[in-house]
Amino acid sequence: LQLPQIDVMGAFYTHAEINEYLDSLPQRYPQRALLKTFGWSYERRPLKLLTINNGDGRTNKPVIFIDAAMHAREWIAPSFALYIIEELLTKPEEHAELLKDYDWVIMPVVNADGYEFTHTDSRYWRKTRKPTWDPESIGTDLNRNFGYMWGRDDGSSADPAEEIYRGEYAFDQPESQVVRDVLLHYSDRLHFYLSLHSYGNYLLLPWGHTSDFPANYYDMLEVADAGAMAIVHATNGIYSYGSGYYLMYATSGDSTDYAVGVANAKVAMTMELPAGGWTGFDPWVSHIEGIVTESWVGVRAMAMEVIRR
Ligand code: ING
Ligand code: ZN
Repeated sequence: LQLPQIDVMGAFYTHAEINEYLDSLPQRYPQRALLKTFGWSYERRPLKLLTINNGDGRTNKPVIFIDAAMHAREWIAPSFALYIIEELLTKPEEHAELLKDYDWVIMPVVNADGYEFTHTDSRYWRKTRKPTWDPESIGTDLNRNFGYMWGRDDGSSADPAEEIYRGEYAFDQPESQVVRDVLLHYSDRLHFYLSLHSYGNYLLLPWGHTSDFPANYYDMLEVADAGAMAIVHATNGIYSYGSGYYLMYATSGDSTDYAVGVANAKVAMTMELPAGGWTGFDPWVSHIEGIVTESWVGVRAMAMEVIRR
């Protein structure tokens, strides 16, 4: 039986290669890895969701849900998602505590069409590939398309030509629908939702749409603090953390606001991984290892903090 092994730190991979790798996991780890096609992209690519557990047979554990590549050009994000998968599956003893009472649910590529387009046509594409009402403009920003405070104020754009175009209405993109469905599916036990982006070394908490703070903001801040401290101790890497509204800019219709506002997430966070290369979006392949191992120190620490509370 020839199973595709993938060196997650040795290259960036296409959507098809990532899916081939994901397809191999239930065969390699039949008790511990469950793969489901949770939906389809606009161009009919399967959006696959991997669930990792420790094989003890217990069901309905609380969930840590991680997604990546909502924005097509942010290539380090899916690479990091694959690294997390490899860590959890190949080192169950080392990560026993992370898996004892929690299931990890991971979608490595949300914006499959856009991601593929960055490999074939246009490296710095951000949005989806679904046409808009404007014949000149293709694509919607998935991270402005979620149905909580969608379109509020200046946090997104109604202009299809813009990079932060919100869509015609909330969830008019199949890819954001899929993330919504995952969030709602686990909303009774969603302890940590982590959305991986790049770049800038930020841990961004809700709300994005207002300068107010959600009720559980200070719990989330402690989780972010644990991640940032673990990283600075490990590598001297500096992460800033706080609400997206204050640290970056107003955003409306982003996925973490939806996770807390509608899907009952205890902790929701956008992690902006480090910049790389000339543009920030294209780290050298030789830097993948440093970035993902550092980021894992932070995510592990944050997961432990979530698990302990
Ligand atoms: N940045 C995020 C964006 O969607 C963000 C920043 C996300 C801010 C969520 C607030 C809340 O614009 C990138 N690089 O995509
Ligand atoms: Zn992004």
